[in-house]
Amino acid sequence: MQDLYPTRTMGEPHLLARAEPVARRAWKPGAPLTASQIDQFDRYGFLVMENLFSEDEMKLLQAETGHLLSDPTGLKDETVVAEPGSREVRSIFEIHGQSRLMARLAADERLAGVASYLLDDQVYLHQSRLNYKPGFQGKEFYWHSDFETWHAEDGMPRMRALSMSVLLAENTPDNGPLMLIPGSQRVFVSCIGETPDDHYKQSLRKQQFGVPDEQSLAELAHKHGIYAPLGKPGTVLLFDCNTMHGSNGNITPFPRSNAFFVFNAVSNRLVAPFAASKPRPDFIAAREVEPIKPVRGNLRGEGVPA
Ligand code: 6CS
Ligand code: FE
Repeated sequence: MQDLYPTRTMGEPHLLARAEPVARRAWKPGAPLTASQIDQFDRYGFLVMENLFSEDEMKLLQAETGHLLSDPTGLKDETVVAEPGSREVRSIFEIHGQSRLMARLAADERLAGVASYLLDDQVYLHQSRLNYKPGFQGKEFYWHSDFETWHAEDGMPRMRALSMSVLLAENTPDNGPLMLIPGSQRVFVSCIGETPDDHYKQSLRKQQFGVPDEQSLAELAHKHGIYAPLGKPGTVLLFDCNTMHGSNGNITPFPRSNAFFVFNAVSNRLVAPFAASKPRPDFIAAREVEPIKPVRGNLRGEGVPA
């Protein structure tokens, strides 16, 4: 398959133009977003949707998140990733396969239904994770494009995926909120440096390969600025697979936890990695494609087909 986004194969970084649309469907009556929301996503590469879930639904999700953190015994070992240099839990991966409630959340029409509309295809979960960004110990996520990693290490062919971060705790200016570069989704920053074997064992704690060079980052930040959406629990931050983003460490006592779901278009299923010796494990990059049938209703129930 032709590699439209070569990365980690050249001696110096390159800025390549995106070869495909961001929002793949225009607004029409019955769309799950307004025309302005679709335009915002297309133009800036992200969209903030406030109050998508009720306080009562958030209490349910926060209780489940606390339970998963306090009693990880029922979780698959490899899915629990610690912060660099500590035993504090940084993330729990494949939460949709280890928690019924998280699977229900991912399938909700407010998430999967919106993703399917914007990607103009049925969607499946490429990856899910609970990010805890614990107080005092939560370390940074350096600048990166998720797609660069998913293309190089997972074999994701095209930019036809998006992420949704459901805020489980208040994102304030102080506790390491996600920072994004608006408009960066239209430029592919190819990275230098060959992917080490089993890179994920290191990168999920602190990523050092597939990291954009400072000159490219500076150019994007000077041109487009940096934006850190804030919000209370129940806010959902939706962003394109190629929008440049990162977050600072959290030295406040207040955790910055979120539930993170990556929806990939069924037509964009993974092939062989474009720049790695072997694919990453399924708990990070699903190779079984199970199209999601979005459901409607309060998260306390199973929901009905949307
Ligand atoms: O490597 C990955 O798939 C994960 N790493 C980061 C920093 N963001 C995307 C994804 O969760
Ligand atoms: Fe990321």
